Amino acid sequence: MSKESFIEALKDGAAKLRAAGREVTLVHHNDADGLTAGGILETALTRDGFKVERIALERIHPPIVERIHDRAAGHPVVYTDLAGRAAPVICDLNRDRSFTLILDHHPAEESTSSKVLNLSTERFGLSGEDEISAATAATIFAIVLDEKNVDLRYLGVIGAIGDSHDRGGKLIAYNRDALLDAVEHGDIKIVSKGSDKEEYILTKFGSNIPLTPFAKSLTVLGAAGYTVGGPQLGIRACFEGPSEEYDKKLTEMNALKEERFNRALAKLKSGGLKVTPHHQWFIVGDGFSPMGVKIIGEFCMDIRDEPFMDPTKYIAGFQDMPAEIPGLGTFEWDLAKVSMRVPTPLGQKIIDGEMPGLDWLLPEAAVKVEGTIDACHGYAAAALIPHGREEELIALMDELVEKGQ
Ligand SMILES: [Mn+2]
Repeated sequence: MSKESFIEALKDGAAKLRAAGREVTLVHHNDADGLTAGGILETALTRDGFKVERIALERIHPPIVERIHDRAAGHPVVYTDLAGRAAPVICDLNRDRSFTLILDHHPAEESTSSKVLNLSTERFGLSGEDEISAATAATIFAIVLDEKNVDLRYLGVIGAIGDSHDRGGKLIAYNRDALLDAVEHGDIKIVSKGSDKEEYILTKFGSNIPLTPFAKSLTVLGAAGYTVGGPQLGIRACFEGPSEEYDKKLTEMNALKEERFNRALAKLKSGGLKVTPHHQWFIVGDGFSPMGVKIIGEFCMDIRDEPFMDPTKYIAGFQDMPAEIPGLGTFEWDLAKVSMRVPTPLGQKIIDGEMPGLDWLLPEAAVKVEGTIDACHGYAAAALIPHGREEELIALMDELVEKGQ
């Protein structure tokens, strides 16, 4: 398993995609890495003669997948920065209609259909934790399509920084290859901050733009601005540089977030926080609308160590899942997104194995209330559950904590 085998698989994927039709539905995540990966593939596929319809998603959910594949009506579908783990679900809902290519960098499940090619980097031993962003993987695919697409490498770097792949101080491995190509192309400058630390400057658009804050601002636009055109504006900024409109929307989104967070915080402090033996939880309903449902996780993270929170209890926040998905129309569901986090002291107990991690606790309980699971880690997890079953979910998790100890 290596980059060579990954490239061989991408060549096979490119050939199959070209043979499958000239119209393609491109589905991508809505954070900085997902937006850049989406922008790279949209550009590379358009240059290759495809007509591309691009759809930004917050998460994979079966009814959404079903609609995407119904609408594709046999045209090929490409997923990036999501879907790796959902490959079996996609195979089921695709019902062998569309050739489907998954270019993800998250832990992945095997495809169960010859029509669905899952080329998640993790399956080739390229770590999506810190070695390769979805955007860097997308640039490798773009270069497989045509070597001229090497001009898109800087976008791989933006995606990698958006996903914090420089946790160790600087970009490594395949992300670093993309970085060096971008430097050679004159799009990025490296500023050394000692032997193990670097900062990156985006020079592509004429002025010196610090790359880390730019990448983080893309995630704000894509996530907080999900339902108000943020992803589109973010992708445009990746190709043309931040515009006045971009800055305005970003300021607007940051202000909206602050105002809504303060409002929710005040509610929690004045009795809105419900407390059970092992949980502290609350419902914001549509209080964060029009911001996307990723925001509830950010809010839980923000408040986890506040003095009014109990440092020994799990935190759960519920936000309404809007019935309208931009680009896909309205859905019939009645769902709440639940995001869970832990106060720092409880996080330590999870690491020490004294308390169960959220990666076990939430999935165990969520399936019992007909929920579907998002990416789950020990210290952070999310799921979608039917509205009205919030209290039941919390009670189930209380029971599990008792039993699990
Ligand atoms: Mn990513």
